Amino acid sequence: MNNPAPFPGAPPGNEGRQVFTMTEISKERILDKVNDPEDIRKLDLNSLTVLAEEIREMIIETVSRSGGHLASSLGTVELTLAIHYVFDTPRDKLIWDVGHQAYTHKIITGRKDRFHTLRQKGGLSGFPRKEESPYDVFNSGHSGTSISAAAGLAESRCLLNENHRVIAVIGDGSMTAGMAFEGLNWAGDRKKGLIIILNDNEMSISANVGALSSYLNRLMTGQTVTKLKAEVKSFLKTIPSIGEGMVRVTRQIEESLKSLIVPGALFEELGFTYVGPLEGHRLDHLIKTLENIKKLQRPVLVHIVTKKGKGYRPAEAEPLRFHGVAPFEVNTGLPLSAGETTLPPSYTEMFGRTIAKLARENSRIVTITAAMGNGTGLDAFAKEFPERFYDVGIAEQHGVTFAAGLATASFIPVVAIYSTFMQRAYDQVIHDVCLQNLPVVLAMDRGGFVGDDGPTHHGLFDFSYLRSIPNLIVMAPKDENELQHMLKTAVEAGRPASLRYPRGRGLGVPIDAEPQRLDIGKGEILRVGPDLAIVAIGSTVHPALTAAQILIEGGIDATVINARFVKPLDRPLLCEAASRFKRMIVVEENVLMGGFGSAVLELFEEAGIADVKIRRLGIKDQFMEHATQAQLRKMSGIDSEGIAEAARHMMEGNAGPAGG
Ligand SMILES: Cc1ncc(C[n+]2csc(CCOP(=O)(O)OP(=O)(O)O)c2C)c(N)n1
Repeated sequence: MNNPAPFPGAPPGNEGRQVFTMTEISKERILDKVNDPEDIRKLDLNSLTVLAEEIREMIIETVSRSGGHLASSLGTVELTLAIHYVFDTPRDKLIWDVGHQAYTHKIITGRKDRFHTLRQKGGLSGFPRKEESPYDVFNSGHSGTSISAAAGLAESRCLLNENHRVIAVIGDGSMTAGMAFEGLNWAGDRKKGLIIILNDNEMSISANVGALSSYLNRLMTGQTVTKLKAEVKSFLKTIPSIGEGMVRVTRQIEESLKSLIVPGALFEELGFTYVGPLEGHRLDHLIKTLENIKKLQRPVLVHIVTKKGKGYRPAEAEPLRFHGVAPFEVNTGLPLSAGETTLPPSYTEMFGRTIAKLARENSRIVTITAAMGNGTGLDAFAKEFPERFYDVGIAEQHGVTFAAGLATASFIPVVAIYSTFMQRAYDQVIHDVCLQNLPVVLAMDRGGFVGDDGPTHHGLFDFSYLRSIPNLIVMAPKDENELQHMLKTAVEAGRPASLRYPRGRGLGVPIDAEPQRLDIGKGEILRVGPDLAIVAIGSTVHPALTAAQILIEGGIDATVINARFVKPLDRPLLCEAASRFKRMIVVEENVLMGGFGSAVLELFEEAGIADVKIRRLGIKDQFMEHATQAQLRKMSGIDSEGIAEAARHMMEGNAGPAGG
């Protein structure tokens, strides 16, 4: 059969594909016929356009039930179709930066039927996962990794004498990450064939910030300038005798102002061929351009312009809320949980409220976020104190050292970064903050399990990676009221201090009118019982108290201690508890290795306390998948039932191994 061209002006390379037309497939959804990219490559432009809308519907409907990264994924529907249409995936390697925009990719790479399980226990991950599909080439979740990973694949292709293509898709927000610049700097110089698609929607989670963002913006508006220039040139040429001379002069000026006039000069200077900016929702433009650049054997940067939330009015209107959205009602876009005004404040809200309160009394307090003003609860602070609030972009390393700089000049910077993203700034915390003993506060939201975002986002390592650093105070509040006291303690400590608190709502405890300074290194006894001591910290304190209630029914009467500080530990309290009860359970929502329980063991070793039976509860040496926070805590044995179970075992004389 002689296949017709898929659509007028179809890109070359389409010959020999079987083509379905709209009439052949009008009786059912096109999406029903699409299982993998091979099916996409058989479609004509009209069908692809219809498919894009069907995919949008599926994404909106699914995310309205599961929650997830809606706005970003709606913005990349056409781009994803075009990439899989043009490139020979999975032979050609496609890497998604962050990976939160890859829902279309999941749907058309064999996972359509499981898409309804998105972000649920045992279901599809919200991010690319090699374990899930051969089309997912590189796992992601944190920003800025795609260019380096793609550069690695491009090098490997040369070493192995292979000839596939490598494509990285990165957003303009993620392009502000230091790692992205490091990758560009390297890949441009290596001159290996590599395609970077810069998906520019002018948004990070909030509006994008920084000089690069302004530059990209100028590139977009620069299109008009280029057009204008062309018009002026042809007008000058029409003037006899002086016309040609003027054009020459214009050309000279152009040369000297190259960086202003050549679109994408920044990327060109870094060794990339710049293409764009392109309208990122025009399938015909995208396909044609990708077909053209696919032949190039050098680094290319394709700049496309998309709209976050494209095709769903509420998300287009509120891209920030729909970046990572909880379940909502499709018709209105309103949250399903709306109206429940009696819920306790989230830890994030409590942090935001308290830091604003403290800042009213202390003008030296400044706050810093790495593109997470909303997520960290600093939005209200930013409104009230715009000149004391800094969004540094997705630049955690810069954010921490920037804070250290401010702290050397007598400011008290409060750096609000999620636990998982603080991992990026580890050296900066050691080298720039703690080594100089500077009064920087690290406020780490999302400590512990985050739930449905999964292993790239769980904040399970911070106790371990922070407690080994000299000079640093490491604490975690048991509830939202204690959070405000810890924040005041940190701000007034006069040295580096960190506090980590969980994702989600507080416990609904009474809130003291004013934050109070705590004694640094002092825990508290919450309950006294003669049989054993349960020492908990942060989010595990409340479950430990509930466990004690459960145990009472079985005749076991436990003491419960809220340690408050991982560092400095309350040495007298813990040593006294060990000597008195001889049985101790230490529980934390952190990896066991090097965590709070390890700190307690080290303390007893140092203090020469050997006659105490200890069981540590926490996260074993493995990455934890996505599920709800409650499911994950249960699976790890750190919920109230798990703690009670461990206590029963201990009382029966069987302490068991560390872990849940
Ligand atoms: C290192 C790191 N810091 C912060 C985040 C949180 N985060 C997730 S997506 C995002 C914005 C990304 O913006 P962009 O790359 O432009 O993608 P868009 O959502 O606009 O499509 C941020 C800040 C992250 N994933 N990784």
